[in-house]
Amino acid sequence: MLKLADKDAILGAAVKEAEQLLIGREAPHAPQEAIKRLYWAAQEGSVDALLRLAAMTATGRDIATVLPKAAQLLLLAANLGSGFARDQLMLLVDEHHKLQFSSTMNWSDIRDAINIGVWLEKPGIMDLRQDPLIRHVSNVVPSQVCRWLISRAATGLKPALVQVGYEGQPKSDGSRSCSTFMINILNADVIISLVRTRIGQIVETAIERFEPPQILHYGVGEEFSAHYDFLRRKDESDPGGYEGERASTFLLYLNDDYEGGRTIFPKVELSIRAKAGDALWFRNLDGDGRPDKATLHAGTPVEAGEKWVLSQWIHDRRFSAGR
Ligand SMILES: O=C(O)CCC(=O)C(=O)O
Repeated sequence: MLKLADKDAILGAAVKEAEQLLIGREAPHAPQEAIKRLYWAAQEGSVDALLRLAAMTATGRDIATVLPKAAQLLLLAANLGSGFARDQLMLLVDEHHKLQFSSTMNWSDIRDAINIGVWLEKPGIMDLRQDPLIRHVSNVVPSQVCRWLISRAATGLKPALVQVGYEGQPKSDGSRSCSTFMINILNADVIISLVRTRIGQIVETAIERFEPPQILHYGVGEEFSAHYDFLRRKDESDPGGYEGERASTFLLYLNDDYEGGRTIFPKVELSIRAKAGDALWFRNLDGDGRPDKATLHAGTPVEAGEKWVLSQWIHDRRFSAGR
């Protein structure tokens, strides 16, 4: 019989291999193969495999379909002792249910307490400008979800980098003094995945067109100076590489207890300060699909407190880089 430590090592190796297949680094990009390995490891009792599967399951086209399936996987992980799974489950539960978690809980104990309603609430969408199209979206996510995203990002902030043009690695160019938490398939959790699914539903665009999102953090004096979100091609006739564009940007404000830190569009004289859980959604391209220079925008310096924003770039086609 396998010793516990040996079993843990085998399951750990299977999950690591699955992760490499998911991102296609040091291995081919083979998501279906990765999922098979994760299911095998999950059946053998791997909490990490269950957490990964739960986060992947929560990414989809329809929250009402994906949320219960992801929550069931979280429950299995929570019953195996995962505090991370339990915390996410508690966030999905209706506050009035005051659920006391016990390790023998089964799906029927928890199913009715899951509050799908907050995720399905109709957002309010209001056009602030037609040309370029800039919209304010209210009620994207509730405050407890904003707090979760902030707490996840706070553990892994890095100096912000900028992608200049289509090619090469993003670099620090001094225009962004804020820091970022880059979300990818390996650090996403169920809540993050549900937020992306929710944004996909609001903007009526498949998640396959989403770039990995980032959470931006600004301390006092930090800013994101005026820039465009569209990618600039060095040479229009360059036949190689990616030809798509960042068609739109969705900025989800995660807190509002700070001074300064407005989002401004200087060319159209728009200055925005939104509530936590609300968003700004704007198109980066003009009516002919060309980069629209009227979308120049900035995050002005924070004067007091800290500002947190989730930034989601949405492409005009399937986007697979940066998994
Ligand atoms: O933080 C802001 O208000 C602006 C962020 C931004 O410009 C971006 O993510 O492209």
